[in-house]
Amino acid sequence: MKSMATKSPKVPAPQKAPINTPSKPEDGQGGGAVVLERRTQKVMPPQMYQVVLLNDDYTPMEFVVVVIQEFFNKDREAATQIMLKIHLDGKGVCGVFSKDVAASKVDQVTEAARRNGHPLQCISEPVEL
Ligand code: TYC
Repeated sequence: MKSMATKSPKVPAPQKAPINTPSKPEDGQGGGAVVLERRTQKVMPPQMYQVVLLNDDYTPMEFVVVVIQEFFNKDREAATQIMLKIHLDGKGVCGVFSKDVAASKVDQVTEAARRNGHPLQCISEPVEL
């Protein structure tokens, strides 16, 4: 009887590159090893924008106070203080918001001012870090 060839157990071919060595999938190396890289993720807070009113010689103080109360949710005392600061210094911050909310405040205040015939200027600017 013909002797059966004894099958030697399959031994994996020696690795040509160390396991976990980064390699392109198509280069036949790495044997499909998954490479996990640990990376420190840096997440920065979003840039915030301050909405600023500018002084002028024509917009009535009372209108500015009402605008600050209505659009920036300040009580009458706080709104009056901000208005006087603008009147004396030339400009003043009414609130700090995300970029899109700040732009919306500028649009709403400007629209209200023009509708009432006032030249009040409202701008937004990035908050300095
Ligand atoms: N200077 C204006 C006045 O004397 C008042 C004023 C305050 C106007 C603030 C604009 O953003 C402003 N009537």
